[in-house]
Amino acid sequence: SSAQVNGISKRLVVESPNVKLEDGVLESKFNYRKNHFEYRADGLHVTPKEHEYTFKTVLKPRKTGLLLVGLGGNNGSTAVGSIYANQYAMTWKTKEGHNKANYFGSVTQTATVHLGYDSATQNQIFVPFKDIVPILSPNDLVISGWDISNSNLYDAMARAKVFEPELQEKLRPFLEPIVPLPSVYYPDFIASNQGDRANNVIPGDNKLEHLEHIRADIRKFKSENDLECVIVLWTANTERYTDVRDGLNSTADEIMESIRTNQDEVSPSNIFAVASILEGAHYINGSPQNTLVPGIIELADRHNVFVGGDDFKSGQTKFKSAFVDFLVSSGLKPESIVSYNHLGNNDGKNLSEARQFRSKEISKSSVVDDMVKSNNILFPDAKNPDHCVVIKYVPFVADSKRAMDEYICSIFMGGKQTFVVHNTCEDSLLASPLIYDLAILTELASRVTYKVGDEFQPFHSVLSILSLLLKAPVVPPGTPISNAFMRQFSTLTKLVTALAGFPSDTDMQIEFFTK
Ligand code: NAI
Ligand code: DG6
Repeated sequence: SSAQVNGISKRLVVESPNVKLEDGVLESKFNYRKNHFEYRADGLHVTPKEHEYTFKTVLKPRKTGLLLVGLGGNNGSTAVGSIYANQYAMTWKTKEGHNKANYFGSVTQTATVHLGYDSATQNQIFVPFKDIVPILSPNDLVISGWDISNSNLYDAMARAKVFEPELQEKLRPFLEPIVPLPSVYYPDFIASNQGDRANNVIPGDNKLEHLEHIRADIRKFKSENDLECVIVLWTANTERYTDVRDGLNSTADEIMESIRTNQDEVSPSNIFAVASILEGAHYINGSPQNTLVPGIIELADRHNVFVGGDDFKSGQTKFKSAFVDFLVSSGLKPESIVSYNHLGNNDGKNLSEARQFRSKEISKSSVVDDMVKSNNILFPDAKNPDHCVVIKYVPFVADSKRAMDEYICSIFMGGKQTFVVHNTCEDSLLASPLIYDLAILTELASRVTYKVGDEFQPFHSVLSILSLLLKAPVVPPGTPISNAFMRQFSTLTKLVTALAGFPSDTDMQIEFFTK
């Protein structure tokens, strides 16, 4: 693939006997060093081990459609508008000067990866993430979707108050003609204050008919746009949790039967997830509710479809997942983390009711668990710090969310260190790049198979490589959850370099400190 190295465009050519390119498929052998550990009576035994993996990656990205549930929301309208703004290289004036469209905040589009050191100059080599193996650009995505509100996307964008007026007018001819498809609305799952928005609803109360309706929408979108890959992504309102229990949704057959028998506890997002899976479309949950119940995961596995979730990790939580890792890695002990938020968009309004807030509180609170478990000197009893999450609805600030965090750590010799962080930002400008990344990485994963033994197989249906972008990653059963941002980033970048056929440098910088 091609790369930008120190501002010069260069092709990235992998010279390795472990790589083979045939008929557009890159086959790479990867030596995975994963040591074997075992606790025995006399201590922890470690045996160095290597495992040979072979990856096959179809190099050409597939023509991909992204269906957003909640298309007319702040995230939906911002995500669609930004793609047009980038496709047409739009510029607009603000009181600070001219702005131009970009994809800042999208890891796949703007992050770079440290590959090593230039052998001649010892300069560090960073290449764009997007140049290591071929991936889609957001500009390539065909987008459509559903909303319970019938506002066209120009009106939705104006309602969102995210873009500057000049940009809104430039986007008008592109967004005004887009009207979301009618959606599934069961009022018990989102806040009661959303009722007056629901004017674009699939009629009736038969859940099986709703499922068939959504399946037909997906099929039509796929055939009309001649798509090879479809991804359905929930960026609609946060729902309350559903019950998870035997007989309801703990197996694939149960969830299908619960839809057939119109059970109250089947949520709109359950309907979307099942419809996607049955249509062979991958399903991602950008909100915190527990859509991905065991029965839906089993169904995804049965149909070889990816599912991913939960809840975009966009601002306060993203920072927390890097900062707490830094504190604990420094040997400091976080004792109290208090995270206030106030926001005035429709997300804030929906979260002002207890059951929807509870879904968000759970996803925002789980993010430090792995870091606490990582250090039994600081946390000998594995007890988490006091961790409190508050969200308040303040209409005046609209989408410009305020997140205020106080971290108190125990430090050396009984001292205390307090950090106060104030983060102000349009929430949808943080979330939209994650929407693209989730879709782009899912599409990439759909082109990869691997083998450790004899048979090539796809990745697990629960796509844990999306964890970097999600607050409460859903992972395959038995997989440890990783929340620490840089660890997640490194997992992902090591995977793409492995696909490209060269293992990441060990990067000890040993050559610089040895004689
Ligand atoms: P929003 O309220 O502006 O948009 C949600 C849209 O979903 C609305 O247009 C609503 O009419 C629609 N909707 C509700 N139920 C629906 C259904 N059953 N089918 C189709 N459409 C439906 O909210 P926003 O700000 O766009 O956020 C969307 C979701 O993403 C929320 O759950 C939020 O908590 C989550 N999220 C947002 C982040 C951000 O930074 N903006 C970060 C993390 C998560
Ligand atoms: C209040 O926090 C509203 C939420 O929807 C968040 O804005 C959203 O989940 C982003 O959360 P975070 O913690 O990643 O900034």
